[in-house]
Amino acid sequence: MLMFKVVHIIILIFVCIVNGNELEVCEVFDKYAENSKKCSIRNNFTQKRYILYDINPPEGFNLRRDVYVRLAVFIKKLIERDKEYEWQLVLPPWGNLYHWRHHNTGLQEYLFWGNFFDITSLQKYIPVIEMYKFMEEYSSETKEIQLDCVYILQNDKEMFKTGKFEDKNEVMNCTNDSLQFFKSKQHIYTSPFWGYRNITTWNVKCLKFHGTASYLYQNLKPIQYRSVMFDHMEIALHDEYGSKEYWKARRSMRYNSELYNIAKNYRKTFLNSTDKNDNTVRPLDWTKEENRRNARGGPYLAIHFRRRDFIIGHKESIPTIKNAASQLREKMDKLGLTVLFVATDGEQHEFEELKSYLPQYKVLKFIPSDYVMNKFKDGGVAIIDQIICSYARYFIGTHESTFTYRIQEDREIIGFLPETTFNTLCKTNKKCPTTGQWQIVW
Ligand code: GFB
Repeated sequence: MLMFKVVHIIILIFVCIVNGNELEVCEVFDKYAENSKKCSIRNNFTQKRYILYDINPPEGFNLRRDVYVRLAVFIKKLIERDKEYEWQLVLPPWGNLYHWRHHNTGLQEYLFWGNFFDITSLQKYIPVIEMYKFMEEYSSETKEIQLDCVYILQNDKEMFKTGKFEDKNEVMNCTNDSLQFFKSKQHIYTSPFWGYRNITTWNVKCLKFHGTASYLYQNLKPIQYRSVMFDHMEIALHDEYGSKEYWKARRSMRYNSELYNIAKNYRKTFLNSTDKNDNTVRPLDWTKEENRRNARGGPYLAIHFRRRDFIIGHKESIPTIKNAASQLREKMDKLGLTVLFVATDGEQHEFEELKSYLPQYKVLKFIPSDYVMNKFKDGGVAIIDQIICSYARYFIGTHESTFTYRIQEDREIIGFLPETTFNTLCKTNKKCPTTGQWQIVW
């Protein structure tokens, strides 16, 4: 077997030297494709394979976090299934998100995951690398990065019309619409690629896709491709939403420790909340965290009060500010709490209005310092709000907001009773949406 491999490599080197170019493509048998395909000789010298991805531009921060979990579970299974290669997930830098509007923060682009998340924790679940590290490892001397294959995932419109959904993974001709964000010159495609001009590809394929993330296994073709990118990765579904594996991947998404510390100081200073008193002490290492339901939480009620686009897009469930105040008053009195923490994307005057209806309570929101704003920007401030909400004695969120879902997940991980977590504001005191409870599985 070893002899066969050595001979195989010698033949490959020979073919390519004859071709006079070490990066020349050469014919080999591809075990992942139906036919024999071409490959790059360099692929035979390294076992590292890179998976990159991007998401539909309008999608927000917290849906993007959910897409990461889909990929993480896929890659975990891939590593177990295919031990021949060193699979790595390249973390797509954050930037240009529709909701990140503050202009006083410096550029909100090319933000690495380490700004928001603890990379070591992520790496305890799957091998992830930041984009700059990928560039160091992968780029040529000219600093050019040529991706071996880019798949643009597309929904099958027919399935949505007929309502008959079945797995599909079909390469099809790309329309101008699907390539609208790409620029092409002599068959080399540039942009969007997270804004990096030195990233290109000559190989773009459009994929009519329906199925879970693992169904993309057949597209990896590791003998042919060293790097594969999936665009519109939000189209791929969870392999096992809500399972133990899902929760493991989710638990590995610990935040940057400085963000935890900022939230901790705020809780202590303004909310009289400490982990020791609140029974929320957690191990530093998420893999050591255990199933429990005895977290007490700080002596405050936290609300995620989503405004802006939700006031129009979700009018059937978003209350007026006055009505929200009345719901909060009722709940706080019942729980005997007098402090309200408000996480919101609303305007300052909306917060003031809410406060004006609740004069008998201490109503607070987190106001970032210039240092925090400049360093962590809108994404970091959003996470600080989420952390503070996740340590409250009682939480009320906004119906169908992924921002709220991530807080609920964090509270499940910390160990609160579900009835203190899965609550949302109602349109009115009487008209309430029913919400599902995605409880943690250990
Ligand atoms: O995270 P996200 O996708 O949640 O988008 P939804 C909301 C963004 O608005 C966050 C800001 O990433 C924050 O930047 N934001 C919202 C907040 N609430 C708060 C808050 O309490 N505190 C802070 N600091 N920031 C999605 C939209 O919103 O809903 C999609 O992103 C789409 O475009 C979908 O409209 C229906 O799930 O709430």
